[in-house]
Amino acid sequence: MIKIQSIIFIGLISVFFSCSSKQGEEKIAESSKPNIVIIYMDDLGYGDMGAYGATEIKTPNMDALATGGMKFTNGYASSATCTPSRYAILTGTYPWRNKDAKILPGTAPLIIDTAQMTLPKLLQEQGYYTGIVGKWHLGLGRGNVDWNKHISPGPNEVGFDYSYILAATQDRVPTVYIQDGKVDGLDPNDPILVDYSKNFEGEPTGKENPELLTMKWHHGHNNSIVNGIPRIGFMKGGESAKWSDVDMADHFLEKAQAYVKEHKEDPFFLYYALQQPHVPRTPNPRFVGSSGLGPRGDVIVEADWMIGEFIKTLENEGLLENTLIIFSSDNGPVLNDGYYDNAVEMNGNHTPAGPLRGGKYSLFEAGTRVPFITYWKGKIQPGVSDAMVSQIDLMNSIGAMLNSDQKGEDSENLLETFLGKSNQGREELVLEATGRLALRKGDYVMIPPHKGAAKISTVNIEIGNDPEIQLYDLKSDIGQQNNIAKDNPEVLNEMIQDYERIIGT
Ligand code: NG6
Ligand code: CA
Repeated sequence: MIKIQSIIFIGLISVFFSCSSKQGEEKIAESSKPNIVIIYMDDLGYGDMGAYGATEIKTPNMDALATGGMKFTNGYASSATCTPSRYAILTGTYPWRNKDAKILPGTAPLIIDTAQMTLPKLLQEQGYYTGIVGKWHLGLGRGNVDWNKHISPGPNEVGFDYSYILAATQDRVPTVYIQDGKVDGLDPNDPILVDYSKNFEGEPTGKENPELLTMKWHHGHNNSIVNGIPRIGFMKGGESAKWSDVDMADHFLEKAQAYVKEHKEDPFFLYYALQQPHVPRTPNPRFVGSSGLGPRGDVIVEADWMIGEFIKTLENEGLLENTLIIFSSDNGPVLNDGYYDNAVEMNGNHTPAGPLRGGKYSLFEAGTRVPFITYWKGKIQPGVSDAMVSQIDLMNSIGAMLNSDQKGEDSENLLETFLGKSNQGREELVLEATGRLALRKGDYVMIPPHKGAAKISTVNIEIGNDPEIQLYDLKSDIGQQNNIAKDNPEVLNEMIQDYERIIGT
């Protein structure tokens, strides 16, 4: 009896509060907005995790997201390299609409227009606190950045309230972390200089000083040496600010965990962009040997552990039931991407691309088809979806969830699909790899004739070039072994027309 009375009493009080103040109403609305986290891997292939068929490498924490959420088997990054894919996920726009959306040096200017709508801006408008921790690779400043001053525009000018980033890639200078436009740990008496065309006098390089190297370069990667690793680009100074490669994963994890704890009262968005398994692969000593596949496998195991710890933080903070997690990768896998790190020699029976053809840089499926998972404890029922979805679609889908009017130019609202309530995907998707395009429509992929070598020999990847037009039926030929263009003129013509309509030629 007492119990019932107190329930009625509490009920009356809450009705009173929610009706009596405008602020109270807003609070209730705000609190129903889920946190949103994108966990974004760098170069993780379709076959690199257990839930997508890997047997030689153990990824229990990534797999738990797949088995507890929606696992997409036809999920795509926009592109087969990093910068364009990151541009697309944050803007909902095909990267080939922006001529600058290609692999950028560490000194490149910001390629997202600060006037452009972005996913984090859309979320800011909806009352979210927004943050990025990890790899950026979308350019900074307006050219000729002075790394010793406030670096702008950057993530904070395109929608992130908080940013803790590495500027480009782990193999490119400057090898420092940047927090909200300021190099972390910089000693003003030891300024940083960065140049991508010429070295600074007297500074050692990978090319001239092999005796200083702890990791050897295979192709490219023979400029400045940091922590014994030769990089792309030249850098001088900034000693106290230089990152420790073997601690990078732990460092980003700590920042991501702190961010969650600090903003647990807000609805928050976190773009947690891990650096693994991109080169240079530098597992922390406690993960060395953990996979049996050499450093590439070890950093995947390391990343998996980080993800497990991160999810634990959400759980311990009581946030897991109120957080939509999206897990994916920016492009497909590569073994030798420029260093002698035994990735090829120790790969054994592992198949980083799973059943797909090609890899990073490729217009074949393995370039862009990647692990893609949506997870929301208690809200998304576990399942597997073969609907075609792209990272480009996250913007309009998340926008739809929040009743935002903001849209990305090429983004489709697939909210129901991402939440596992529908199996309706995109009808068509333009795929991009190093500036070349292809079209997927239904089960077919059409690759227009492209000039150039069929394979990049240094990385040993077939990139999809052929003087003949190619057509594949992925339903019967997921490995893209049979070009059926000649036998299917009707399908081919329809695809050529669609392709030209979309790309506007
Ligand atoms: C290439 C690098 C490669 C990697 C890639 C970017 C050479 C020879 N190769 O130019 O190692 O850094 O750029 O990768 O320099 S991505 O995942 O960020 O797109
Ligand atoms: Ca990448």
